[in-house]
Amino acid sequence: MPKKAKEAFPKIKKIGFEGPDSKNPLAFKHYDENEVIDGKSMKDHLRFSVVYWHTFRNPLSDPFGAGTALRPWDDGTDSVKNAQNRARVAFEFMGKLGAPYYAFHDRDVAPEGKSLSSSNKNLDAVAKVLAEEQKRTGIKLLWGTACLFAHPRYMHGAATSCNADVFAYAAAQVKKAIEVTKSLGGEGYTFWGGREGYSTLWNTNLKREMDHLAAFLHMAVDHKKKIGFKGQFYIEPKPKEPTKHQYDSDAAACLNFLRQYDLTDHFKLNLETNHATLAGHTMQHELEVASASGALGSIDANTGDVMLGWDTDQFPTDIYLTTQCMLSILNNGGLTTGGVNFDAKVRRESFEPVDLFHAHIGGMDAFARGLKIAAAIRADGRLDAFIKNRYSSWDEGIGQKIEAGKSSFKDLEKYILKKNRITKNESGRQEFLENLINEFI
Ligand code: XLS
Ligand code: NI
Ligand code: NI
Repeated sequence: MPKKAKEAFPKIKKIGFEGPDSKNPLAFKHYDENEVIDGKSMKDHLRFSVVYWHTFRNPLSDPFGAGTALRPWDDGTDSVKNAQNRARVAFEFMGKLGAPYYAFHDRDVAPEGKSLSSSNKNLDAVAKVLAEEQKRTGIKLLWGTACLFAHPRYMHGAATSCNADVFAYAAAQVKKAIEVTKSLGGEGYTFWGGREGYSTLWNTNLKREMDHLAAFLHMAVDHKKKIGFKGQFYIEPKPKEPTKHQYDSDAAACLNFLRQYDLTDHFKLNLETNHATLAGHTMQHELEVASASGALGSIDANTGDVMLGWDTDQFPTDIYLTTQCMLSILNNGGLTTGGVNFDAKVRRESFEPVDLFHAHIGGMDAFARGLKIAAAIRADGRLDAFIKNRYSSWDEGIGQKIEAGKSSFKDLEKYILKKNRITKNESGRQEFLENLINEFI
């Protein structure tokens, strides 16, 4: 029988929906999982997911100081027993929060052993508890992944390491991580290129490293087929940090890489807000680029700080941001296998367990509002109609001919020489549209 753990959050009850007038910090003001928006419950639209690494493993240290996190359930050892107990605590947290999904790296949930086989054994021992807890609570695995960046062996990267043995080790680790993900019914598996990049080009054969990364991903696809894993594979773009440059730098670079190496059919993108901004883009840009290629898979919901130039992984609270995310997602037809995965951590100063609740409740409420606002903008129809009208010259006459591929430079020259006048150049109305969006916020 699964062991009944001592409650880690005894003073906190299941977080309920109390509506916008509630002053209770431990209640949802906007996220009502059963409320139906556009024919689907909020729960099914948003598919919220808690990340194991930040929420249960981040000690809240920074480069200038030690960890501050108070986690009374943790005995401070790297034992499997402690890891198993922590897993039960994680499910108590997620259950009380009402998050339907979670995500993890292999090394978040179980300690790295002295050899790969002992690491695998540790992982199996903790995965057993994860399976029991999933069954007990109904919480599901959004995606699994392997940590190919923390251990010193990966100092030069994993699939892009200059050392073939490291590539082999990484492959074996990913093989196991995919198998564990499959055994837990994971709906996806993510590849984030932790150190797949370079610190200096003076020591780097960029072409060879990219070829190796592609070979690695092809082997992963082959193994997925071999074991019958049906989950979605994702690539998570990030431009830098920890390396100076990562090969999967943004959505466009990932899509180009996937196309170049004939991998497009097997991967979608898992986009993260703070990675988008590190790349000099908005999240909305990344979502639209992915969506345009049919590759919008999942999102790592967080935010950076405009004053800080690194991946601060803060919880998203900005309603404009969540509105933009949800508008792109709804226009894309929603998330299917993906989810709104909070790849976010509380601040170093927010060291108490209750802060984990405040953070997630805030993020969930912000996304619930974003969803409602985005749905209202769509139902209103003015934004959509504006865009449609803006391109109306393509719906008839010469525009229609060009889009149908039935035109040439010669035709166009003839057309414009005859017409000699450009019609339909109208204002972009940016300010008008910004005001329109504000009507809904
Ligand atoms: C790091 C990434 C990482 C991935 C999973 O910046 O966001 O957390 O999501 O490996
Ligand atoms: Ni992430
Ligand atoms: Ni990140």
